[in-house]
Amino acid sequence: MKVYEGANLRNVALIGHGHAGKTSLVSAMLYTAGASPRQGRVDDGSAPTDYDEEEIARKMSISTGLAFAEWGKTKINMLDTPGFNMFVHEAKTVLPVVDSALVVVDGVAGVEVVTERVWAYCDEIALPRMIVVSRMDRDRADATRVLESLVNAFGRSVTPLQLPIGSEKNLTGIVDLVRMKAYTYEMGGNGKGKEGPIPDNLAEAAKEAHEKLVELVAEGKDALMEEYFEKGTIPEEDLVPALHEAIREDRIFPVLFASGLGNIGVDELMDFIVDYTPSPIEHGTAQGVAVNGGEPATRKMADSEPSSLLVFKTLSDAFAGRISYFKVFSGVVKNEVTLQNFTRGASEKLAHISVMQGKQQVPINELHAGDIGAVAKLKETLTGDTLGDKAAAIQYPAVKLPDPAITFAIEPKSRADEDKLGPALHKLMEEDAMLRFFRDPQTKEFLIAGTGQQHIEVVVSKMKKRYHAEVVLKAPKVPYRETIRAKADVQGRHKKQTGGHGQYGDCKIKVEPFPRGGFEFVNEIFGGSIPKNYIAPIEKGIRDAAERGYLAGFPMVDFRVILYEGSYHDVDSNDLSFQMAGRIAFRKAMEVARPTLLEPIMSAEITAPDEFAGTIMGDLNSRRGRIQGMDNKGGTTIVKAEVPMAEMLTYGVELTSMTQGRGSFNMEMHHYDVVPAQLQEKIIEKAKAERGEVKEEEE
Ligand SMILES: Nc1nc2c(ncn2[C@@H]2O[C@H](COP(=O)(O)OP(=O)(O)OP(=O)(O)O)[C@@H](O)[C@H]2O)c(=O)[nH]1
Ligand SMILES: [Mg+2]
Repeated sequence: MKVYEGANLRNVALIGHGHAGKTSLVSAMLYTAGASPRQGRVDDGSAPTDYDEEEIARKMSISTGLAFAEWGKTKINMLDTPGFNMFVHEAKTVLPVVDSALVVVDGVAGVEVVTERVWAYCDEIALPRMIVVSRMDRDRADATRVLESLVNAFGRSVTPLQLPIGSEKNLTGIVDLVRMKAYTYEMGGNGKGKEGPIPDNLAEAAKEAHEKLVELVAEGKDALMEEYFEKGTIPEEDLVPALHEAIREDRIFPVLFASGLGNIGVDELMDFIVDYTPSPIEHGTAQGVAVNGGEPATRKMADSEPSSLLVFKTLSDAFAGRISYFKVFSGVVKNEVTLQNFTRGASEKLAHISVMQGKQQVPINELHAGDIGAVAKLKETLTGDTLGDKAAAIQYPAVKLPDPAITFAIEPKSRADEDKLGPALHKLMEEDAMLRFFRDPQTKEFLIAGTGQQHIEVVVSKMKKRYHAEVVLKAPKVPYRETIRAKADVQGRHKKQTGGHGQYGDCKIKVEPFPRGGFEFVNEIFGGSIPKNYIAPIEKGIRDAAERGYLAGFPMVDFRVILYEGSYHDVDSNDLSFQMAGRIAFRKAMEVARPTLLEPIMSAEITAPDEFAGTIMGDLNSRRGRIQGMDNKGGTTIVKAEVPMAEMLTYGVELTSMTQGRGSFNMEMHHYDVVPAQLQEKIIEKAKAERGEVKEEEE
């Protein structure tokens, strides 16, 4: 495998709405560049970057796939990201390691919800972008309409570098508006265009678009502007570097046209990537922080610097073990080198470095600053870790991801599955940043959380196929709590006379609401009506009783107890008696303190095309939701609401059907609030039934 230096590398992430044609475009580029013997297809499971069995089964990308095309003197590293909203965080995580994005847009649909989302991710880090309108061979594909939707959404810096020749199934090629040449292709051919004159019917439009492009490039560049005014045009040798610079600086977002499946415009696309997108070393420096202290630190992206790399993705292969994908930010990383993992303070040997071609690891001797590679079997390294020369520590920042949207209770199907469940999930969590696995301390259930129903289904399927662990999913139990609404002043007395030693403990307490304070215990006994060593047992008795709740067995929270008096017996008093006294006092207090149920309220954010806004709000109302705000952005509505968790247990599925799969949401725990009176009885009944209602011993 040939070694490339930074100037001859391009790292591009393909991002965009689900189904826009990203994976097919990668397949076409690989075939056209001779990297694969035939053109892979998503539909028959042969696309090089959708090789995982879950991806093949679902005919969609789930995880970022890596591939490379050697195109002339340049190696183009392609990161094929998923566009389906539940997996689109994958795109966000890889953007910091690429130098530009290819925003792929469907030639029929134009800008869609996820197009906007990934565009915003690019905005956050000012990533240069090229827009590729693919699937131009489909019925009702319409270049003019798609361009309009792009300009509407992203502004007038969006400008075509090409025009399509022909349309729908008669799409035959593209006009290059920079060089003013036409290229025609055979549908489903080898992707190599035949150069020819611009067709007459496009000549006028091409000229106009060329001039507009030239003007846009010259804008803000005085020297170019003068040249343009003098000569009425800018020569190609000045135009290309000026356009390159404008794209690098986000002043122009160029638009290209293609058919991935039909392999049309694909060689031109790769030429454009080489000519117009920045190489990794054009970035200049990489931003990081010092390992001790977190002060900002930078590192020049050059071979001459000490080496540093960021692990941006981990695969946990059932056979090959852990494979770490990394980007070299500085220095040269050689095979067999030992580097320091600055994140974990451990040293790691990088035996057998490689570059990924879909699922294949192609061995390579060294990787230069700016390149992307993979290494198997690192011992301690996980996604997000920085490795490098021990003497030159630096740490690159981790990408902030949203919280999981949906939680399920997970149960093993059998005893054998039980042992495999934990290890399988821990392996899967290594490769899946949005998967969480934990135990609810209150309900004692094992829970898994993820981005949505389909995400969790993929996880369950991987657990079964890869690790032979079978599980069932259930809606999680809602962790209700209890609290009080009134004050109480009570006495708890425990007295028993059984033969020899008796038991005696007695305390007087005041109980009062303590909003959002958890539990507070205040000792106000002065003068020693009971000895000090009995205070703690009283508190313990109250705590234990509160933990078990009063109404329905949910923990009691947000109340304060003031212990102000008591009495004891020289012989019969002991710790246990005072614990009992505390428990009795607590339960007596509850009879007057008007206990009530609290439920978790989620803060939810729902995103969907405008047309569904009404449906979504109406539905939230029926779920006892409170709308907190609404935002419109380019055809997309974002609704913020607070909704009880109990009403949101299966929201993912329902939102999907309400919005024809075009809505997404995330939510997190926000606060606890009182359950409306008319619902309390039912919850209490249900909880009692579930616990088989054991009666507690009392005085
Ligand atoms: N007619 C036509 N169909 C295409 C073209 N490109 C892709 N398709 C089809 O569109 C569907 C989606 O294509 P993909 O390449 O998987 O799209 P994607 O953007 O990778 O989708 P996600 O991975 O889910 O985000 C598949 O059935 C492809 O065969 C194209 O240029 N023309
Ligand atoms: Mg894909």
